[in-house]
Amino acid sequence: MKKRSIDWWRSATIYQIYPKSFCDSGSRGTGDIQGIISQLDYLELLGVEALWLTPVYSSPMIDNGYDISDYYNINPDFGSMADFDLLLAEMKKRDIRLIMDIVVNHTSTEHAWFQSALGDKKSPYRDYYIWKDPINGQAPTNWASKFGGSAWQLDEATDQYYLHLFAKEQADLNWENPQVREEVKKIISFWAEKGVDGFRLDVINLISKPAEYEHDDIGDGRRFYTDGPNVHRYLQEISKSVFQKYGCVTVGEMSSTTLEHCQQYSAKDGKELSMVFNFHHLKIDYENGEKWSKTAFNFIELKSIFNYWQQGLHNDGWAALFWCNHDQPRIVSRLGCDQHYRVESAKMLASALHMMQGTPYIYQGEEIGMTNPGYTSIEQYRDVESINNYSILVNEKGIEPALALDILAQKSRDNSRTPMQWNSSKNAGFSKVTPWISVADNYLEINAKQAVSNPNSVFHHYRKLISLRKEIAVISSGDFTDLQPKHAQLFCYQRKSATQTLIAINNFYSQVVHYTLPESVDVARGAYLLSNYEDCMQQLPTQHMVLKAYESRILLIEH
Ligand code: TEU
Repeated sequence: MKKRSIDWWRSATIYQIYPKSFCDSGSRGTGDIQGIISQLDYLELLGVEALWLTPVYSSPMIDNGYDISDYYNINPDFGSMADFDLLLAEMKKRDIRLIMDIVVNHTSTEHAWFQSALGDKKSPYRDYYIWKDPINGQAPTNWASKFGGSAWQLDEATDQYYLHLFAKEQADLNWENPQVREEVKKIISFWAEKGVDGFRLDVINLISKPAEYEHDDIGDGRRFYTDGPNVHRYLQEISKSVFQKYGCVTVGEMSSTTLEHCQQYSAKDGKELSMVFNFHHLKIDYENGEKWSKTAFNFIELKSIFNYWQQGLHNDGWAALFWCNHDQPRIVSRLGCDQHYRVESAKMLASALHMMQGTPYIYQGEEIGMTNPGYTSIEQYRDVESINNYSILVNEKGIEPALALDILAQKSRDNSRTPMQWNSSKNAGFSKVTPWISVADNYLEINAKQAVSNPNSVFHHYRKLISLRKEIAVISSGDFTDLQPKHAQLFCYQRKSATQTLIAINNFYSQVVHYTLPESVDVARGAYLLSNYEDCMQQLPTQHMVLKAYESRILLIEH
């Protein structure tokens, strides 16, 4: 294997796999580890340096593996530990790193710790979780679960409530208990010892709960436990004893966080994490902050969020860049045009993201421009959050079922969980049998086999972006300036270092737009690196340009 620098991830691109929907090597209708192994050549061709695998540990799968019942074993639905070891070995052969998902804000209620704690105040594991007495016969606070309803569930045998910020089958761990922290170190060390290269830490900024549990008069309780009082101390502790010891790359998933906290989580001194995911740029289509609404996205807001985070983390932290993951609708359906300009808009969105500073993540299927499936019936949905919220919309808010389904079709996490579209054979080549969740109808046209064989596909555009990041230093090092923050159609930004200037010009809409670059940009010395329209690449760059529907141009100027 090639020797890599300690911060290899600063010029790398990482690929996210949601194993349940990636590739079924058997006949179960759900993806598995052998399925992933069978597609490693495809991922090597794409050129990604690392894979992030969402949880494959033992789990009752209420939340598709984010409810872990045993951190030291593989869920038999995905395969065995021997399959896992083989995956790691096959990845090493191809020089691809492995990042495991670690979910330690909560465990499954089927975990042995919780099973011992439930109904028994004297259990040695009782204090691994968070228990509170009822207040006036009610839950101790009004905090809401992120999946709808209360964040508290009553344990009738002991007449105490336990906290669950997610599903009631996901009980929050009590990080104030040093034994819990020791367990976490043990778990992560176990996987690091196996040769895993890094970790993605699920909702890691929610681990530190406040000393007092207060009623929230103005919100759902998140302000009390988000980026909580001891979170940096706990991360430093884990980092020192595990991440730094093993030289792991780490990415923290930060829910409703702030820039100031993220600067500290991902500071260059490496005392906490390598980089951070935040979600502010994906709330631009939430009406007044409400996810379960149907509304157009706010483009000016999107640019201002990117600008704020790009400038705020430059020199002072490191961003994980992403449009898609297993919790988000498909970006080409969300911000692009999946009907008339699917290929053009998927490429433009990719360029707009990948030319920023940070480490880009590609979510399975994004690289071939997969779309939302357009489900029309509640029976097609599988996700606990979608099913809960459908019921809240219809039964509690009195919204017409047709509108509720429309909202789900735009917002559901299942939009990204449809089976990976490998080829035009039955079930999109994902499985020999009917998959656990329906394949999108468009797989005959949109699939990996077709994309690999067509040099103009979205896939080859992503390949190019991945290789540009490795070759052109300013992409990972340069500063960031939005050249047109108020422009209603263009996201046009500059990245600058001592030796290079890179300009990314992206038309986010189908209308043609005329644009003149600022005088300060020395176009005569520049060359186009990439576009999603071929004729652009045959031209010499000029100050004035006419951009077609969803056109994107990347221009490099050597000083
Ligand atoms: O997600 C955390 C999280 O809060 C969201 O991304 C959430 O799914 C979204 O805001 C709902 O609108 C992580 C995992 O990525 C997700 O799949 C898990 O369900 C969740 O944690 C609980 O472990």
